Amino acid sequence: MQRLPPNQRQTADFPVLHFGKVPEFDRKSWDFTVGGAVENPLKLTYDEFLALRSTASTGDFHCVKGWSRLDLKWEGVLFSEIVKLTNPESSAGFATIEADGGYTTGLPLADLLEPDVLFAYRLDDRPLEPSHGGPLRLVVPRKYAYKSAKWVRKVVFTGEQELGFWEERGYSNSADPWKEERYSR
Ligand SMILES: Nc1nc2c(c(=O)[nH]1)N[C@H]1C(S)=C(S)[C@@H](COP(=O)(O)O)O[C@H]1N2
Ligand SMILES: [Mo]
Repeated sequence: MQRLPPNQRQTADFPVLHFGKVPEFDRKSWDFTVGGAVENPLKLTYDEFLALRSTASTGDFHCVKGWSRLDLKWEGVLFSEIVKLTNPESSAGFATIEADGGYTTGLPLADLLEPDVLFAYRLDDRPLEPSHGGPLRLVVPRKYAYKSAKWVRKVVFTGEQELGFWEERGYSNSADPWKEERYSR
């Protein structure tokens, strides 16, 4: 089976790539909130988040700039688990993910409910390093990695797919590496 999407090359290392600087993590004040078009809004402390049912998933990671990292083992809480806990309204077809430092990205629920989409706090059997998004990042293996927001703090369910940080700057909002959707038209 072809593992590399078109015009991607495999890398053995794991580059660190983001806009701005790595945010401080303060375990006492950190929270994870879910709001917007949702029946049961949620606010969790870090310890409460860690107590949610955890899942491990091994997947690939494709940066829009052309590198792909294969077989990363992520561990955390499935997006579908958050959906179960909060019960989005039927009008909520999308969600915007908000991160510390102002980074955002938006996705259809259909993509977020794939069984390999999770909020990860461990990578390759170790706590997720701050540079790679620790304490918590979204992982969406089937999309270019700018959809995999690092330092996630908030989920907002929406009726439309909002443009995120890179999407506002010209990257594709659908971001399917297999269709090579790198830029918006
Ligand atoms: N908060 C935040 N998340 C982000 C980004 C960012 O700038 N800020 N960059 C994205 C991009 S373009 C990529 S390729 C991946 C890189 O993740 P890595 O540094 O763990 O390799 O993070 C994504 N998530
Ligand atoms: Mo990227």
